[in-house]
Amino acid sequence: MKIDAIVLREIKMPLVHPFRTSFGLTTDRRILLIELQSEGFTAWGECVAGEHPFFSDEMIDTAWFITEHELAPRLVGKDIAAGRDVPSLLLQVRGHRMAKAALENAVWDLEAQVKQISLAKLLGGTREKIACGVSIGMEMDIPKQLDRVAKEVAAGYQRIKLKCQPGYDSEMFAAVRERWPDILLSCDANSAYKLSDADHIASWDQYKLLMIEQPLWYDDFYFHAQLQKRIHTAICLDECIRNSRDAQAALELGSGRIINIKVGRVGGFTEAIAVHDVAQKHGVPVWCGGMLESGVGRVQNIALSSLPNFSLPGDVSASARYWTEDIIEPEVTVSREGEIVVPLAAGRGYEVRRDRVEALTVRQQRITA
Ligand code: OSB
Ligand code: MG
Repeated sequence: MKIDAIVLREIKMPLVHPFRTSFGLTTDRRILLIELQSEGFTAWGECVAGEHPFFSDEMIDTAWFITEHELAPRLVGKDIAAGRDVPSLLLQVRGHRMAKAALENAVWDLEAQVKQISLAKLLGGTREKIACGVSIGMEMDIPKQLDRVAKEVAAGYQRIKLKCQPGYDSEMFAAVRERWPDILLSCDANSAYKLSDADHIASWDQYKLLMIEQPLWYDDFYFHAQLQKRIHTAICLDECIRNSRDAQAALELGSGRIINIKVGRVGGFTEAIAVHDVAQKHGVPVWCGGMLESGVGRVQNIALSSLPNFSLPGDVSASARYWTEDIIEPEVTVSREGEIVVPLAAGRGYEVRRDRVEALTVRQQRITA
């Protein structure tokens, strides 16, 4: 698979509903898309870096810079046999995992097309359908929050995740739990608490949460292990898991009992599969996280979620929850049972709408050998 050209594109897409987390509010996404051109095939990748370096130290502009000047030049003109071969080509560059993932995942998309198998099968997927949950931003108002939850429960989603932060937590959890005593419920603090909040966090055991996602520092697993000893509810790790060694260290330390895998956060499908495998070896379930992706990243998350140890509902949900009109055809839809069907067709199983991508593009750069 000779890489003839790599096209970087920034698209701007307004969210249907603003999304508030403990690190900030997102109303418009700026998304870096990667288009690979190879011997008549076109493959796609999405960089999940945000508009600001708040979730992680990457952001769209650093990802664009590093892709243009360091990463893409290491791939263009090369003959690459498989997606799995990409990490070693990019190894000299440290960090920048979201930028690397967008390129590597585009090569996997290409490989699936060339080999005429589904991306899910190529990754080692075994599931025909994936279980879907939703992540709901903070409304900073309990009646409004309950309305948002009601809508998603009615749509059939199998798990509701509530974003929280100090001052917007217990009272909100209590209100949701009182109205829905039996739903699968979790929360995500995006690192908003400290170990000195351990007693407060332990008091959430009464809300019977499936998990508490990344309560402490984004780069920590030592203090998460201290916290996990003091609470009954499982801690789920997100931000701090950068690779499969982190997953092993965290699980051996007891920093959590569940892992959220985001393919961008760990640097691409190869490492995401390695994290999946480490967790499986430790008897720890994983689920697929989301980063408010456009259709390109979303369909790649669906393929990844078909691996066997993705045994909890993920944050991969319908296109219409994010966009008035997505950039893929068909859009991602979720059944009344809260499931997405994993496509069986060769390649990614969804078309990328070039008309839509072009209409949303605000800058573009083509890199050739
Ligand atoms: O921590 O999981 C997170 C979105 C942006 C950054 C971080 C996170 C999230 C989400 C949204 O929770 C998941 C989604 O619906 O894509
Ligand atoms: Mg999270």
